[in-house]
Amino acid sequence: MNRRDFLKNASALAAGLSLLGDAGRASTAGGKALRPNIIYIMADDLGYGHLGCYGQKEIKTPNIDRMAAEGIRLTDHYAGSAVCAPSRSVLLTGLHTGHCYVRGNRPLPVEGNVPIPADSQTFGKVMQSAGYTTACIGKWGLGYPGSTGDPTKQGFDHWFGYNCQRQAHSYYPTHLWRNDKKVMLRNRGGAKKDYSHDLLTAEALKFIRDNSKKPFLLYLPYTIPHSAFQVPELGIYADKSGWSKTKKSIAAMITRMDRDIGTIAKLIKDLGLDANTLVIFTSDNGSAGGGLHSLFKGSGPLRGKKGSLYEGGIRAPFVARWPGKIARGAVSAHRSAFWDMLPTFAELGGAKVAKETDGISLVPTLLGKKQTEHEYLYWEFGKAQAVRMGKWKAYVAKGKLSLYDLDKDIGETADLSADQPELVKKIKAIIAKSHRDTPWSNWKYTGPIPEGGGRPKTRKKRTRRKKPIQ
Ligand SMILES: [Ca+2]
Repeated sequence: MNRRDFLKNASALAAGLSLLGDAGRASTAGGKALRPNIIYIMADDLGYGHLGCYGQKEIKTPNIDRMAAEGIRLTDHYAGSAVCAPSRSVLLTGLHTGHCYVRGNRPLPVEGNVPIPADSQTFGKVMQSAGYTTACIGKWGLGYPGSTGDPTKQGFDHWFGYNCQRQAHSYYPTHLWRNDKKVMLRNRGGAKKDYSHDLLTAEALKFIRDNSKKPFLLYLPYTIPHSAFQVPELGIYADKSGWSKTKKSIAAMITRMDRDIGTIAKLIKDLGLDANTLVIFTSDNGSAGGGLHSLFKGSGPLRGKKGSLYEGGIRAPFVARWPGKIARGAVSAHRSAFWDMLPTFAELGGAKVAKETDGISLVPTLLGKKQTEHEYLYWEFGKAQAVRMGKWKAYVAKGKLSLYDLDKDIGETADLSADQPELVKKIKAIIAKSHRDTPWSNWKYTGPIPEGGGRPKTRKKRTRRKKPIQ
């Protein structure tokens, strides 16, 4: 058997094992699951270049940088997609965008987003089945309130936050949701205002305190630093000379989120949970355009940004800390992606993965052990596809494939497809077999539309008077 066949068989074996829920179980202590608490924190639109530990010079992120120094930092981790909803769909279900249900953002005439189906396998359900208490606190985006995709029906014992992605475009919304109840906020005028991010952090701290006696999983999809760039205080950036208000606000938002991650870390320590809690920090897609990208070099050395399948749209920061289990200061180039998280959590919790997943547990990488590699990673978004295979990255737009050697050319500048006809053929075959149609493409909202609608009011288009022909 040559090396390629060996790797292929190894990955097929791993995929089979994940179906049985046993992937890499031997890598846990003595074959028994370690069952740590899991806190998975995800930023929104934070790019590969926005953190100090990934090369950022202007925005201060001391707490996340400390997490990396005390734990592991992955250099080649990828989000599920280049924008919010499909990336979350991938993360929750362990299926890449060729297989998962939701493959794009789509506005509805009511508050909320297209729901994932009732029988979806989510990491919330998987961990509930293993006896974990689960919470989602933050931005959901996978089903309007009461639908099959409501987080309370998708594996979360406790839910608090924005159901609707569009409403999360303001940090001062009229309301959030706690389970099936609307929580009205003080954002309709008056002196006091509720900054949603602070409420999410307070809820997260309370959940950790209330559940510290038995294993829990906290999924914390923060909305920082997605626009609008609103923040209660500019903090250490208030007096930065030469910085625009936008630049100060973006930096202050990210530093505020970093501060709160520090507060969570301190609580874990104070509760005596440090040795039994895995904390992960990542982002749902690459740096958004606008100020995030241009003012702070949000994609770092990568090409492209949010919305693109070039590296800048999908490669994500990933740091994880678990004292005594993850080696301090570890750095790994293991190629991994959001669809690996469901089998990873399952392995840690000793849970069965009953249905299909495209993921491979990355627990061995976290623990410094031998890791089964993906033969390839696959994305599709609109009319574009991408494949990562070893050092190679293929990017396809409107049927035209370009090929980059990421070892030598991380910025995807030199298309080498003409020199690699065999590889191109192989990648085209991977793309063809990785796509399965999804009913999502034909999904239509047919429910009631409440008076006034659930959508934020949009300004009426002004009709411009035509200039007279001169
Ligand atoms: Ca996003």
